Amino acid sequence: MTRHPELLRWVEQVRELCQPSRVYWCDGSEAEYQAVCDRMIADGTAIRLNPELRPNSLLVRSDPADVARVEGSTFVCPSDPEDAGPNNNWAEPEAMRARLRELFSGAMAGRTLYVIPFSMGPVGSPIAHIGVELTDSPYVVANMHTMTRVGEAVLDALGADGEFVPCLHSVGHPLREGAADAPWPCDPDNRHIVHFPEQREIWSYGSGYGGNALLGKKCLALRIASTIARDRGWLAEHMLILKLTSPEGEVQYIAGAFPSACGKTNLAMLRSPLPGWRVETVGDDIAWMQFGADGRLYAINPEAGFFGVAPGTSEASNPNAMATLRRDTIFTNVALTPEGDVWWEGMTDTPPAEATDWQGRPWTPASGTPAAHPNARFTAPIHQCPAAAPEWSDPGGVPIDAIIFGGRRAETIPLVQEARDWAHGVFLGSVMGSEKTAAAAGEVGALRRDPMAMLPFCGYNMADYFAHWLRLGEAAGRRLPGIYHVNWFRKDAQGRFIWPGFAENARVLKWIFQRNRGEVDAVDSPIGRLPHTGDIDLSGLELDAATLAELLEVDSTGWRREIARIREHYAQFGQRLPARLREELERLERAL
Ligand code: SAT
Ligand code: MN
Repeated sequence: MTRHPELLRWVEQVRELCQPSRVYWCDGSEAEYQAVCDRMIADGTAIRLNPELRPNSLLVRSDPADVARVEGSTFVCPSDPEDAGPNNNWAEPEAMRARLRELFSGAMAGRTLYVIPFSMGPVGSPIAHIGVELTDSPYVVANMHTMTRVGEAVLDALGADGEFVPCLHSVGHPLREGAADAPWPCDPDNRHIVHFPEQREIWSYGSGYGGNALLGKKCLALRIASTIARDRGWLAEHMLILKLTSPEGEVQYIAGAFPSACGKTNLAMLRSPLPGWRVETVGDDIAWMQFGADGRLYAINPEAGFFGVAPGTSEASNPNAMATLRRDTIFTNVALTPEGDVWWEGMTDTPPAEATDWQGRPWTPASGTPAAHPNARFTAPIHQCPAAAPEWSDPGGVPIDAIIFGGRRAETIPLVQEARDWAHGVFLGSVMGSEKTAAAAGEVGALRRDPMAMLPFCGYNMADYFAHWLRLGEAAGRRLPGIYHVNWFRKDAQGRFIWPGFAENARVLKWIFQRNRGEVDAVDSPIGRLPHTGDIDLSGLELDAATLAELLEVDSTGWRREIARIREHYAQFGQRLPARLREELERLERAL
């Protein structure tokens, strides 16, 4: 139990507002995990998978109206709308609080209010932060067990006056006396995912899915943490962290920002086709980074699990993920096989002859609809990943040698380019574009600017965020990581991917590693430094030099079109955009 009066007071206030039938304090134990799983099975929310095929694992089907993050219903509410910026939906904080009180009033009737004390990052790490999620969803409890560190140790670390981020969540589906529950209760018409950055509070109503409901992830570890990081001089980023070891045993750590569903998990777990080169996983989604006394940038993964996209994951594309999912996993919105195992598009070359689709309907390959939802997910613990780096939970973090930005771009953007310096790297991150994926509701494929992959996750004005990045690089005595931009997703005229991607991306990681060590030269170009084509190791790969040259060429026509779009993107920030970035854009235009 806690001795924290403020926490006790808040739980009591929420109990009065939401009217749950009982309050339960989570201890993070294995027995508790099993109890919430059993609860979900009894409620019809979850199905236990065949224990011989998939031990200790569940399949959960969400409401078809509640399948992804909802950016249109996500709000950031500082007192001044300028602080939210054009990148966030702002609402007047007092009006929003009144609306939330209305929505939450009686919202948990007939349900258990679970109190989940959790740590983002190893308990007690100087970079870690504590949150407490109050939720009426057993699904959230089970997922938080895997994704974060839950329990007594967190309350001990919090003590009587420690700092925590209050995270209130309700599925928004009160249970009236005698009424039957829905298998996936939610209130899709009234979803509100709301952040108060000045008070560091999160209120989420109406959705049970992913980042809308597991509030430690995007809400705390990115939207709220980005504002804490701005105030305290560190970085909270939408980045994977990987460890790259050369055949000589030299190690570098690389952080990489890619939008949701653009292959962060695959990159963080890849099995290198290059003899002697090894990738190990520190994290696949979020990095918290602080400069150490030695001037280096240290990163921790604040999470303890993967909430990864299932479709497309296979023994061929990501064998380490497949091994991670062999047991103790919660699958959401995948298909169920007659044997009681899971399946999704791309998992095997041959689909099962019959299955039950993500909505519980009979399915065959002739059905003409996907068996798994495109944003179907697995929740699995990092420690089960065969590629997990031993230091994945090191409280001090790992020193970052390189930062990679990358989007999904069919045209123009080369396979890899290196920033001339930190400010140029910030420029490259600030103009990142990517075609939209199923990770958020909306049109798939449309190109949007997603600076540093943080568009949906930066909790304050993005112009100020760029300024914060620039400032961090200006302080004296820092050993700044190199910054790179990559694009695995170039397509030919027939719409086929030109670069094989997946594990073959190790070839680009090798070049980055060698650049960091000064072992290879690069070519100066108007858009940044590019590899000599001979320096990208193509051994064992069927890709001719001409294709590689195409992937690395400076497409002036494409870039001129790109500049026009960047100018439009920058215009939304008005005078708040750092002058340095405008200068970088002008320099690029002149150079072309
Ligand atoms: O639903 S999540 O926000 O956790 C996944 C993602 O969009 O990256
Ligand atoms: Mn993500």
